[in-house]
Amino acid sequence: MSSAVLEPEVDVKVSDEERFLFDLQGYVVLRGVLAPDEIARYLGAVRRLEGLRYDERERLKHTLGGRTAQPTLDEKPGHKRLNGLLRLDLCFDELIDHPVVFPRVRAFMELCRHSAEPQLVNTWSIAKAEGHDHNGWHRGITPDLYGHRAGKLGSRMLNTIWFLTDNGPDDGCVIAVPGSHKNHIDLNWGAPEYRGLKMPGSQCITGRAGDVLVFSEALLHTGLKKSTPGIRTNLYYNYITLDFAGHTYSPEHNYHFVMPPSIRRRFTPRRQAATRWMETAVSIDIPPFMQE
Ligand SMILES: O=C(O)CCC(=O)C(=O)O
Repeated sequence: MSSAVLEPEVDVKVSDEERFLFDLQGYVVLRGVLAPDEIARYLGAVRRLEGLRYDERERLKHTLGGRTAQPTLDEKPGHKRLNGLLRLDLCFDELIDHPVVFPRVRAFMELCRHSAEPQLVNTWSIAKAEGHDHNGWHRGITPDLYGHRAGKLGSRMLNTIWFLTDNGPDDGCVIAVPGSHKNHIDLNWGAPEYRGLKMPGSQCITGRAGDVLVFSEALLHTGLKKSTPGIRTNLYYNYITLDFAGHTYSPEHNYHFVMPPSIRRRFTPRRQAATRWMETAVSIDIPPFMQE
């Protein structure tokens, strides 16, 4: 990592109301974070990348720890997911430490060790078409990895979802069980009687293009069926605390999690700091289609 002094950050105060809501619900929605020209730029990049063909036969042959690697473009009927956005287009770099969102990520990890340095783990997009059905309920960490003490909040893993199109209730929006980041009684989430909004306590988390959902990965969540025309498209930037990074074992995702020095070299000092954990992980170099 560069030893350059980090440029000063805009002094963003996260209000007590916002921290109260985050602790109560496990999430907040930040309204109007992206301007229309930014939304158009990211959407354009996602559509372009979804239209490419990725020759990954060699990489995908390998299984790691018994798990098969994830493709860059994961296509299913009505559903496209791009993995590892930072390998794919430079425009995605600027969301790593966005001046509105990054201070919230830090504030919602404040109780954890190394909270001043949230670490970006994974980046992806999801585009859903009409008819695409529910995903399964899930969470990225268990509720014992969420805590609060003396007014400080601590979620060891957080996700940020950037709405590039409207996420209305019928657009296949994210649904969650508010408060479940502190819940210790499990239901059989996969059971048909809990599908979608049949899960007790579940609610739609809606917003307009340009809004950003920030949530603790201890929150029980999933995506709802899309029943409107058009494509719902979101970006996902997932963060963990620096000390937690070493404990992540997810070999099927590593290629998309770990950005090699050839990519991190172009980052600003703050973005390098927010990906510092990658220096300790095995990384694979830049793919041929990104090389000059
Ligand atoms: O956006 C969606 O449809 C669901 C996303 C989700 O649950 C996830 O990425 O973990």
